[in-house]
Amino acid sequence: MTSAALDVQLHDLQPSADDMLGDVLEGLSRQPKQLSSKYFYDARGSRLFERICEQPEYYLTRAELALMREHLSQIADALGPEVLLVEYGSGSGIKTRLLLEHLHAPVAYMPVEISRSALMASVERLADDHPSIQMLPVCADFTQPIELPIPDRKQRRTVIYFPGSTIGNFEASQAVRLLRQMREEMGENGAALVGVDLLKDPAIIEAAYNDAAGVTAAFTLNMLVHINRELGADFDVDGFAHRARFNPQTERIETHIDSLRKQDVHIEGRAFHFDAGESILVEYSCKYSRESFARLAGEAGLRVERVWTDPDELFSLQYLVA
Ligand code: AVI
Repeated sequence: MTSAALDVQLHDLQPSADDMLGDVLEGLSRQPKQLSSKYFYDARGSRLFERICEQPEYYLTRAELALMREHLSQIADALGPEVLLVEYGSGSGIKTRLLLEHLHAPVAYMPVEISRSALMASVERLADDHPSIQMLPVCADFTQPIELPIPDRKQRRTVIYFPGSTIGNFEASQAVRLLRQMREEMGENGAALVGVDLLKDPAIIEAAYNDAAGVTAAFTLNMLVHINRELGADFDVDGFAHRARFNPQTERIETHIDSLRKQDVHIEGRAFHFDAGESILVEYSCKYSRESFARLAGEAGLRVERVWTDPDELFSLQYLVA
């Protein structure tokens, strides 16, 4: 498929709505109930996430940007020339732009994003501003095993870019699986550049997921709005509440949607019962020390070659090689 607005080939592996239905029915049938955090992100969810990144308590985005601005030329030198930057998620955001602008030319860019509209919108914006960068968008769910159409592997070095601490949204075994997938996609000479949120005072972490303006709460509950619209479900959003707590044993934020009363929810002829106080686990946001992330990468056959951090060591960008 070719975008009408610009001559960019889209490689389309977008999953169908049936996948979401099966997944949601299965997650709500579990005990305890659980839904994937990927269902936060419809158009409204993506806008709410952008607002989260601007909240004073949500230090992650600011710290990652600060460290990138500080170390950009070192990062570009480490990646080297003739790079194909494969980004998991579509980043029209400032981090991606900064990186693309500083990498040694010629650069090709392959965003892998589940939402076709978000993908094409971001590629069009980037292509307008950077006509010399080859755009190779792929519409796919990067959390599933996919075959990326990586061209001329011999001439270009493949670097997987996974910013924003999204790796923290996967529990350890899934994170290792994803890092292994990166290792395969980047090949022997490639690399991965992964944004990782660092362990710190739990009060700072917990505040980031419970902003005073209530944007994170709205973002969390938007998952129910999304499911209602997409699958014809009848969640009464006011009957549920956001809860995010840091678990010191597992070193992660665990976000739940709590049912405020006894109620039933219907989806495609199936009824799901909630007791008062019963919850749906909707997200993990894992935090790592330098050591614990190096161990995780090691399990996937990757070695941490460099770590860049912001001055307060809140966040890190980890440069991984095979
Ligand atoms: C996308 N991801 C890294 C965010 C995080 O911090 O786990 C998602 C998020 N959830 C609540 N606030 C932000």
